[in-house]
Amino acid sequence: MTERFTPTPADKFSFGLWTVGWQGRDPFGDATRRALDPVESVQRLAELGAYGVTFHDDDLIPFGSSDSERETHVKRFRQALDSTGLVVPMVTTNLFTHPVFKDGAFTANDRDVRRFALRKTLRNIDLAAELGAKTFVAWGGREGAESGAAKDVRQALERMKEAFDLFGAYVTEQGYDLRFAIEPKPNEPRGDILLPTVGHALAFIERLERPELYGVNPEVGHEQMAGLNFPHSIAQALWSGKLFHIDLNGQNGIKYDQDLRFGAGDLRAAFWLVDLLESAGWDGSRHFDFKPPRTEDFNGVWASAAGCMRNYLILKERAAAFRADPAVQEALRASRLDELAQPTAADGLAALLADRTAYEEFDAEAAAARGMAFEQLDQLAMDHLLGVR
Ligand SMILES: [Mn+2]
Repeated sequence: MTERFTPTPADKFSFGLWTVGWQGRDPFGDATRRALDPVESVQRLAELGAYGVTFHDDDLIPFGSSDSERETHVKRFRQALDSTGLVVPMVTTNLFTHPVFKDGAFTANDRDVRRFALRKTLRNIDLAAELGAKTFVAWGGREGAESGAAKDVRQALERMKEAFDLFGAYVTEQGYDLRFAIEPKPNEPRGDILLPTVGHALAFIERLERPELYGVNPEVGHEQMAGLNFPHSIAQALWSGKLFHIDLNGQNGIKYDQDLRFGAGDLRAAFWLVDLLESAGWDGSRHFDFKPPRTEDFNGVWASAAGCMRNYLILKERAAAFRADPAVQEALRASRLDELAQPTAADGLAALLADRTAYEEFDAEAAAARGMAFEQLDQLAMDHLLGVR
């Protein structure tokens, strides 16, 4: 429609091969679309204005392929990248589809399954480095349990740490410029999954041998499935210097993982997310991890992919207009955001203790009576989001 919402590679939009390539298989129904050739996906995404493409090893090289088949798949893919200019900013490993991973991968009770998972991942780390990826995402979708005694969670976390420490040692030894991004999710496909939220993952990372190599890859829907405020989770990840990657999509509240296109679902959360990423000057890829609904044919698939980028750009424009509006700046002052940015006790502990106005003479009743003016501020945001200001 309007030129200004047409994406270009400078916008750094990227898509997983598994997103547009999702065939619509769900727990209750078979595939509604044919398999997409990764080469076709690369070409179509480039035409739509994307900058990058990401994949699980098995999206590109079917599980069980021989070495020569593997080489052929990688070669065709590389040629598609070279001819379109698309880059591979991130690679991830499929440790959940094959039945061997039914009890998990790095935390499977079976030791031989864990060793297989480590080897599958190490091999894929080599491919990630070969293709120039800088981020390696690890989503432990099957690292969990449905019943209490089935998983000793403290031991499982030890095994998880063991796996990540090995990968950190490996990339260090190999001299790869590759960092890991742990992707939290509270449930689905397991009844309960380990490292269920951004907060859990951030705490886990600090127990690792080389914490600087690990960050998080939060997904909009995953955090919302836990009832959490996604922009708040992202703000904490940014504050911690740990936002290594992000999965953008849409979700309507606490239910199954909907993976709607970005902007569908909780639109207000999407607005505040874009406002946050853009205000923070975050320079990572805007990566979409969504599933075009199984009602759609391929026209619908590409419309859905285009919609993700278009919605991001619209929200980016709306957020910028919000921040630039003098009425908003005045409302922010009325809500005393400038005061929040001031240290509370930079004068030191002794000065605080000596300050009678801070306690003895503090008028709590008068302070309690002050309005915060948040409603006026939020309505201005609403007006900008709805495009009426
Ligand atoms: Mn999801």
